[in-house]
Amino acid sequence: MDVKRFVKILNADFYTGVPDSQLKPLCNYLMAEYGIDQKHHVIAANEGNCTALAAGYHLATGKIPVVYMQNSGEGNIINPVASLLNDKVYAIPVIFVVGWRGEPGIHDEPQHIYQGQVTVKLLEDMDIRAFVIRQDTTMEDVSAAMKDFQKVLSQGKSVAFVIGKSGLSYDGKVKYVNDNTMRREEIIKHIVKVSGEDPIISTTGKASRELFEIRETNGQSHKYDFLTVGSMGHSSSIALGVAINKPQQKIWCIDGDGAALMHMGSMAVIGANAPANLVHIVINNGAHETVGGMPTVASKVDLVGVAKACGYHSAVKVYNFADLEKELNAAKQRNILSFIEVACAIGSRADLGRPTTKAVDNKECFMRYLATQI
Ligand SMILES: Cc1ncc(C[n+]2csc(CCOP(=O)(O)OP(=O)(O)O)c2C)c(N)n1
Repeated sequence: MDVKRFVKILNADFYTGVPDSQLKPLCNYLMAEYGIDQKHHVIAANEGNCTALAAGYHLATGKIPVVYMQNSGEGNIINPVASLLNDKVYAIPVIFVVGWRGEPGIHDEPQHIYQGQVTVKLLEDMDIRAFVIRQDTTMEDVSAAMKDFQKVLSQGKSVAFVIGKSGLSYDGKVKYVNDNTMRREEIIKHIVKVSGEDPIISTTGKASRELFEIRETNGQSHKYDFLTVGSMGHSSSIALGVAINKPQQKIWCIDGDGAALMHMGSMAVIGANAPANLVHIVINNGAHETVGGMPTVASKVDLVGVAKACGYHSAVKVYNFADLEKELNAAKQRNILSFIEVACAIGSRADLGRPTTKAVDNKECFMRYLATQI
């Protein structure tokens, strides 16, 4: 259904969320209508973060907020839903809008399959009543569901609209740009060149897809790479776990700014442990490029300052390929925990593919390779 009709039915004046490709019509509509405006629309770091922010809005206004997210974010909302919103605690009503990746019967990537199977059940387990919007769902169906939901919301319980493939549409266009010149795929090519045979742990989204295709183009094995296809925000912690246990081996983490922000506490833990063999690279395009380009707050954050404050021994930001090459080589040579932020343009190849090998095969291949290192 047309997103403008959908938001009319929701009748809310505050939205907070983490963008999702399946919710692009809603995200683009909100960006066109409000941009980022703290009164009406805040893109937050993770979905739990959104839920708590929405709760604060309710406490201050008495009104009902909307939290939008991909179903991958359900794990991030469970704690604040169960121990903050739930009617056995504070009874704070929220309307969730959940993009349904991996819906049973619809082909999707491995990281979405199980999450897709349990999406509605998880909501029900959290005492959130759900209504599914599919391509053929009418405005009347949604209005009737909202009418039912009003009763539930008035009891201090939360509800969810689960959006299936093509469930929402938007006829407006929004373009996301920044002033940076380096493209992510080129940046990753440089990292691949300098890292040589060192293991790489790469983040969720197109960065991992690009890394996979670069290996294919180079005729190289995928054994060097652990692609964090799901579990957004956790690749740097995976890299920490590997680095601590392979102290003689240089380990590279390719992170995104959205992912780094999502679980930024990991930087404090990395800094405190300070593995000398870890290089943490954040490719910062100030955007959730993989799911459409909607902004993160990273263009307003001094990530190098954060890394330094967390205890990284070296932290720099680069804006061009000459400096990138220089810093990558320096990080390769020295033996201290290093952080490199790379200013990146928004965009990617239209014909970018997806990993063609199975996730479990990727893991086994990576583990066999790691086992040969000390
Ligand atoms: C918990 C969770 N929430 C949302 C998503 C959907 N998602 C996949 S990639 C992505 C954007 C990642 O942004 P960033 O790390 O900045 O990398 P970029 O796409 O810009 O390269 C999002 C929101 C997800 N996979 N997991």
